[in-house]
Amino acid sequence: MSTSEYVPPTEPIPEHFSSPFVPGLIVIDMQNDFVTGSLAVPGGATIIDKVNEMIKLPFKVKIATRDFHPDNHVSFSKTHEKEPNSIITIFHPEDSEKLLGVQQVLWPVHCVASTEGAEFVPSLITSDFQKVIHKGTHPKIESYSAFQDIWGRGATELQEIIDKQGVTDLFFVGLAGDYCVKYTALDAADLGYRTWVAVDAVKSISQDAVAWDEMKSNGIRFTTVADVEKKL
Ligand code: VGL
Ligand code: ZN
Repeated sequence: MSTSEYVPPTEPIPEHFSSPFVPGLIVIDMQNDFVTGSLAVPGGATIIDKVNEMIKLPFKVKIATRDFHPDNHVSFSKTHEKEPNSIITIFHPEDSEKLLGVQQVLWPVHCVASTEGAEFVPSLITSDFQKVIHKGTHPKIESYSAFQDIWGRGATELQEIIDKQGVTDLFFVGLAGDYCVKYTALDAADLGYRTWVAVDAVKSISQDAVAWDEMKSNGIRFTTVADVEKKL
């Protein structure tokens, strides 16, 4: 992990696209546990104002996500009686024979459904969200992306909601840049949306550049809150 934070170069949002421009906002996991709680992301509190600035802009759709786990979730180190940050191989509960295992990072208990830690941070503007997507709700299935679980199954209603509104461009803000923001943005790009990450409204658990590089090499574009403000 580097000591100084790496922020990638951004590109201006073009004045005119050849296709229509219908922007949607996805606010990822701005929850107490990721800001001040058990899985606090370094600098998480410093992006709240930027995230709120984005929420105030006239996006066609505004959707938030919440990590929302049962207290015996497969991603918790406690569930396996191991230390946080250890890595184990897990299998799909219904299909362990046919599917290869995946590497699962084990986290401290976080964002347990109906606890304070799973609530949005108190200063977040939540009145504009058309929908809040909950993920990681099945005890044995991990989800980082708001579109689908880590097995590429269990699609959520997210794609249907944004397609109904004709969204062409998805803008991402929130936590954590190297997990839920990254995996949701990668799926968005894969599904064919022009995908933007507002780099000054995102913080990562680890500060290295790997998450940014991976997003960039998958066609994700980087922008800033001020640039989005100009465009919208
Ligand atoms: C997240 C780790 C575990 C995230 C969720 O929201 O990025 N990270 N669960
Ligand atoms: Zn989680």
